[in-house]
Amino acid sequence: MESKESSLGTPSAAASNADDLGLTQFQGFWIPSRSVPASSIIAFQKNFQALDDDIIVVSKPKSGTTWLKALVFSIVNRHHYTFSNTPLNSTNPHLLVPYLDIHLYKKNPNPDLSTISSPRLFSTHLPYPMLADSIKRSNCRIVYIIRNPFDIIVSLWHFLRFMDDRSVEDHFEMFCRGEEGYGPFWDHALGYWNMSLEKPSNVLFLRYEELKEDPVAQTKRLAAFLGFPFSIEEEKTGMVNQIVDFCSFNNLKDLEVNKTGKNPGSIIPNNKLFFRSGKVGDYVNHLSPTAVERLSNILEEKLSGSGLTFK
Ligand code: PAP
Repeated sequence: MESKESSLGTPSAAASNADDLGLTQFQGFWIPSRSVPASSIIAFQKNFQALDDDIIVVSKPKSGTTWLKALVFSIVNRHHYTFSNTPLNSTNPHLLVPYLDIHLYKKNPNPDLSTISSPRLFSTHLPYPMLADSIKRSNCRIVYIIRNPFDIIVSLWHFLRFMDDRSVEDHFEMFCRGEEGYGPFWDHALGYWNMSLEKPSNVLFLRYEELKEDPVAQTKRLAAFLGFPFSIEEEKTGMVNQIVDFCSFNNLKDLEVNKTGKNPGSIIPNNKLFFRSGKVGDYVNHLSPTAVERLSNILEEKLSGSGLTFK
């Protein structure tokens, strides 16, 4: 039997294999091919025609995607809805900002997206090199959210427990090898980091921790980037704070749709799973200091010279 390493300090044989988990190497990244078959990625790459005012939310799983989708939707639609009639009250953010690869191009290799009102809001977990060329050529806006990888590992471990009995140690080992959904983490992050430096008006690099620390400042930054800046009047009347409060962990998690709902067609058994604790630094309760040091060293090496660092 394969040995299961429980001390996170040593780079020993990993307990799980990528193919046990449906992870497939595709175009240089590990893709969870059960939820994102190569055919839907290829269809998206070939057929998606980006418009200059499209907004695309990008993340690795468990980085704050659901939160960012709620914020982007609220910012862009704030003149269409009040907080009492916003669709976010009855619809999970993932349905309001649909995944290009996991949803739209999986259902139909050439979906009709022409009836979606402008600006169209989409999302993906795909790394930058795998985006459709039309996105790279267009003037559309990409918002990338990143989170410290230690919290990502712990969050993912909790999230997948409904279908995956790997230990947090197994997750950690695979993460260190780059074998995790849409990984390696460092290549995913660097793709968007470098583009945010090269094309700052097209790619915004947000951090989960900064959003937690100063949600008002980050929400204003996000709105300005999206081309929907808050007016002085809106700031005075508290619109930014209201959006921040509406999209806060405590408010979203308590909405009935997120407490008891399930997104149609999703393999995720309930929306509650998208809202666990919403904290920064929970990893200290699950990863040993030795493990943290080990992954920190890997990151330092992989990100060296890029200017991208984690506290
Ligand atoms: P996904 O990839 O499945 O969509 P994603 O939304 O990226 O997941 O990340 C989920 C994490 O964001 C969870 O973190 P945790 O496991 O450490 O608790 C979830 O609790 C957290 N989260 C969800 N909504 C919010 C929010 N409004 N504010 C802060 N954190 C949130």
